[in-house]
Amino acid sequence: MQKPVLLTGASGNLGRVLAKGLAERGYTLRLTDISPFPDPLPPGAVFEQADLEDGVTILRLAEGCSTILHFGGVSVERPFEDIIGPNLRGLFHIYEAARREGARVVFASSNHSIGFHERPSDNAELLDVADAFRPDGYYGLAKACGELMGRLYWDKHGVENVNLRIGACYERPVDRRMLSIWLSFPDLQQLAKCCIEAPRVAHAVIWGVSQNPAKYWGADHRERIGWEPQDSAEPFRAEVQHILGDPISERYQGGAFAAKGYTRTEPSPRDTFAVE
Ligand code: 15L
Repeated sequence: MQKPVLLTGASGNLGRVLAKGLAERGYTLRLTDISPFPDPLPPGAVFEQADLEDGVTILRLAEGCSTILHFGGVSVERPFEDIIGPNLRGLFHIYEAARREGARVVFASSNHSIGFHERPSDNAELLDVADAFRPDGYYGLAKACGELMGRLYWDKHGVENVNLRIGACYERPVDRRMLSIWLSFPDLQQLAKCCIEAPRVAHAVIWGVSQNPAKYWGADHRERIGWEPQDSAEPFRAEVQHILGDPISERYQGGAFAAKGYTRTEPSPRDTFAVE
């Protein structure tokens, strides 16, 4: 019998999309979140309300699971003290559970781990996953730490992990930035399936983005999981290309997350050094 898959953050927007999509694809799901699950439970799924900071419960929930899809935690920019518990201590509990169970971790990282890279003027200077982290806030910082936690647990304990640097995953793009970073729901569902099914991933980092022609991001490790996104934001161009943010948001890949609380007044280091 197939081992169950544990999905954290199941009551969030992406968690709900994954719960539905993975249940349809025949997986036995254990769903968990700090908030109640708002939808009817998909067939074969169970739900338990839990706090990621409760390590004992996380260990129990992960028992016998093949994979932990970790989509829980704070999903937007917040003060440091609000982020550190769910997003760092919580992730530590996830990795400890994975180590004990010999499970694979699929971590919902984010473009905000690199959000202070400037947007490319064309598709020429695409960022690849070996480029430096440039978090654009405490949320992005925790995502970068989360990817490094995956690096540590692979190198030290052989816990396999896939880190999904998700762009913006919504029903449809809502502004010009999303023409480059949009991830469709069907592409997300297929991405999760590929992460579960791949025979071997080691420590992998993959851009969670659909097949959008207006790209920010290039090389990653998707060949390890055989994922080929199918959707594109381009059909929405006329609808959203005039929807822009303030100049700071428009300069950086992280958009409004980079602009939030920005206090720098002097010119950015791009003017003097290639990389600060
Ligand atoms: C994220 O990481 C957030 O979780 C999501 O709500 C979006 O705002 C997205 O990034 C984005 O960059 O647009």
